[in-house]
Amino acid sequence: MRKSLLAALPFAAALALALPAGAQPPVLIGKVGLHNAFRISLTFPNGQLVRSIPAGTYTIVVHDYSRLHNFALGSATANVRIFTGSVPGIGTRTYTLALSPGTYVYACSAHPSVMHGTFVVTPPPSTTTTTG
Ligand SMILES: [Cu+2]
Repeated sequence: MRKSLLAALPFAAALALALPAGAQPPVLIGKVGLHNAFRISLTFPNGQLVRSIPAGTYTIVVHDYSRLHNFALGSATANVRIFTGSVPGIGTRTYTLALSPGTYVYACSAHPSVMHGTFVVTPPPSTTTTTG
């Protein structure tokens, strides 16, 4: 029974357990469809567009402002969808993800040809293990 309970843990929660105690992952902000505009973006909290980030765990806060659009994220390198928001849905959702090196694509599922962006996850700056 204990094993099946563990298997039922939400994916994001399982990833969060891998973080060192007390560590807060960096936050990225996804926005789509403010005032129903055909616009989608992924930025740092300071508003700068995300183009390249080191591998690691991130908290992505997605603000979906429009019932016409959604925010979906996938890895072009691994050819997998990571999450997909609801097109008719609106609101804020938070995803905590471990991003490995590769090229990632975010887009609106309803209008991917005009609403999309990409960013690159680079290898971690150092693989040195710190002790103490
Ligand atoms: Cu759209």
